[in-house]
Amino acid sequence: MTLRLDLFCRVIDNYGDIGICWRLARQLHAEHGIAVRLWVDDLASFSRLQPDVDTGAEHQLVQGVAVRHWRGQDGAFTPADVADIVIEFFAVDLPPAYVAAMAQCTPRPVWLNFEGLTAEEWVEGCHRLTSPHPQLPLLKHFFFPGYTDKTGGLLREAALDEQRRAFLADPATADNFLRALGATGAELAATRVSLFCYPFAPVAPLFDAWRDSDDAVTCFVPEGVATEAVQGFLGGPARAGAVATRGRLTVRVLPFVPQTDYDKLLWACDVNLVRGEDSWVRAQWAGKPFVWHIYAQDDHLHHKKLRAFLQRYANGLPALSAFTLAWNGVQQHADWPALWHALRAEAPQIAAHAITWQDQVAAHGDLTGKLLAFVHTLRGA
Ligand code: TRH
Repeated sequence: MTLRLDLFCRVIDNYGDIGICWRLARQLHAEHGIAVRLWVDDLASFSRLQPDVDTGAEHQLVQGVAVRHWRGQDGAFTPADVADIVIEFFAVDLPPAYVAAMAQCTPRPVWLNFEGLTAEEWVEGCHRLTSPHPQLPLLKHFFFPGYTDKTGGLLREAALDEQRRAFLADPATADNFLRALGATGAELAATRVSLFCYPFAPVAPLFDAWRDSDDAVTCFVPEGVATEAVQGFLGGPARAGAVATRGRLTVRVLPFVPQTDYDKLLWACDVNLVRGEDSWVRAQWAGKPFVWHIYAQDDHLHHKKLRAFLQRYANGLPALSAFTLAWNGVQQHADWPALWHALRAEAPQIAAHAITWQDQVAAHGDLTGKLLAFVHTLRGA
């Protein structure tokens, strides 16, 4: 019997969280044959990652996933509408009528709250914990992605490593990919950096350091990212195709690429500046040196999360730690030329570590496999 799964996603801050939800939905369908219905409130943001999404459609099928425009909390639902597995992403509130219909189902659906990724140790104690509904006979379980056996692991498609190896087997493939996005021969010959960060990243001083550095740097920045600093550097609008060179730095604005091409961008660059969750995980699978810009939370909660990750990932890589802390504003008054110089000098160790890390994390299993194993336990299968 084909299992049905409803995944509810609310988009935050432009396209936050749809990146992870879309990847999860696609993989559950493509690799496990689950009938996935993805409820998403912001189709315009979704279409940036997946350009064939029709932003005006209430219902549509995208790569085998049924996509529903989630317009609000007022829908009417019966038990027949409820899937076998219900996932709320990041504790979003489900429509009340949907929850009421869940309580009338026999058997009840498996209900999961899919949480954000963190390297902190406490997640091991919270992964798979239950949370009973205050009024209805329903039980929700927490599902935490993570870096250890006692967590839900990381999303990773079965063919990803093979695709990456094939892409990197011939350097011309990466060059052609970047050329198709407008890059010139001189830009390709420099150190290639991809830039994806939140608006509070100190991009302008880093540009200054690259401009004045000994070695040439090409920074590829998708449209809509770090717009203010990019415009400042270009001296004009940061539109796709815009490019300028000052000193040793060239900044080229790329179109915002589809999600599947974003992996290729990471593979084609020497250093990747990534952010949030999905691009951060993809950078780990890319096996290239990367610097993470974390999503800011109240009371500097994100600083704790950042340090927890660096503790796991960058122990023994002092230049990477220092650069990352400064990039996230944990350390003020950064000396960017010195930080960049040290990061470049540490690059061979970082690159070697990136490969060991991949193997280590992959050994804990892929998230979708772990999620479905947990679902089967709960269903008593
Ligand atoms: O969208 P994000 O900022 O996501 C974040 C995190 O999930 C964070 O924890 C959170 O709560 C916040 O949202 C609100 O960054 P993330 O997770 O890296 O997702 C971005 C997606 O965009 C990712 O799937 C890669 C994709 N992408 C493209 O497809 N093309 C591009 O050109 C670029 C730059 C990104």
